[in-house]
Amino acid sequence: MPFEAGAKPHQRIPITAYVALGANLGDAKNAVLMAMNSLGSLPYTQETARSSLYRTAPIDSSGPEYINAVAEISTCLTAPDLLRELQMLELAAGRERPYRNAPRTLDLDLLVYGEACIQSPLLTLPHPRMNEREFVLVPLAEIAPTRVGAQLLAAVAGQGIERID
Ligand code: PH2
Ligand code: MG
Ligand code: MG
Repeated sequence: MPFEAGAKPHQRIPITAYVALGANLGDAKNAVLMAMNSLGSLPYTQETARSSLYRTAPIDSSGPEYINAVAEISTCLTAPDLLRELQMLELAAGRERPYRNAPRTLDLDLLVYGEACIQSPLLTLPHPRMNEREFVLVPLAEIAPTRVGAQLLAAVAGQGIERID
């Protein structure tokens, strides 16, 4: 019974979700690559696509340039459980939150979880600022071109992004 509220993870239908990865402290490239590998090792989860890595200018944020990427996963975790797993990966990478948009060793943002539209104190889906950010839309367009129209891309062009592999 896949839609039963109390269904266990292996009884649910897998959901396609997109996760934005970013880092601009320490070995940012390594942190993003390791995190991509970790996503595929989460319980009841497979990594199904990963974008190239991108070097990007900080937006509304201080510190060095960022490394950004986007991964596509297929998961039987619920959105809140997936969010908790992402936060644990951030903590394991030494993430601290001294102030909003502070430089960080690893940031994992849940962009899209299937068709879910959620507005709760814990989680807003789709991610409320994803369409304002070239560092999200360009890597997302690379792995899911039908999800990112030319108009969306044009609206964020010029924020500063360079593919690095
Ligand atoms: N993340 C932010 C704020 N600004 N800028 C870039 N280039 N990349 C990011 O990942 C990023 C940012 C908040 O999470
Ligand atoms: Mg973020
Ligand atoms: Mg975040």
